[in-house]
Amino acid sequence: MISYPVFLSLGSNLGNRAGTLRQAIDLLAQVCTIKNQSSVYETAAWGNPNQPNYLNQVVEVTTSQSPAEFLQTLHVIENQLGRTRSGKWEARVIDIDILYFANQIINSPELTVPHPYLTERKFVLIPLVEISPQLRHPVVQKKNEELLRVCSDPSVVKRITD
Ligand code: PH2
Ligand code: MG
Ligand code: MG
Repeated sequence: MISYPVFLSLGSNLGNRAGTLRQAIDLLAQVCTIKNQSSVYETAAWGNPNQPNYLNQVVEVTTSQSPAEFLQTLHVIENQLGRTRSGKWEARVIDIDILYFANQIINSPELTVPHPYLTERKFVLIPLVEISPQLRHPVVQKKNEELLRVCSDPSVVKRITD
């Protein structure tokens, strides 16, 4: 069976943030193969400053599911961890976003890959560069490390674990 490398961004800014990230990775390990994980970083909420700080992490997995199936799998895990959906960019116990799905470019109503804000967010690029500096963005055609170098996001992204 073909398995695809997938990079995920995990974020939590409600409840036991570090515990929730660990639980998310445990649940992911039951449905796909964990290849690598970045350190955990603490970051101010991007795009909506009146929110608690996030813990963010990037995880590389492989899956043999299709992108649409895998997105459903991620939603099941988010729900298992108590995610409720109220509005865009509201505080949340867990958010699991697909950053890259192999080198695929997907623009469906449910899913945009690569993640549309990846290049604008240091809370994504810093952990992503930690584990995959050389991977090339299939649309922008720059390596992750180059994306980080040219990113103008002024956010402070503080590493809190190794
Ligand atoms: N996620 C968002 C909006 N803003 N800010 C930080 N620091 N980390 C996030 O994961 C995050 C955010 C929407 O998904
Ligand atoms: Mg998100
Ligand atoms: Mg999401």
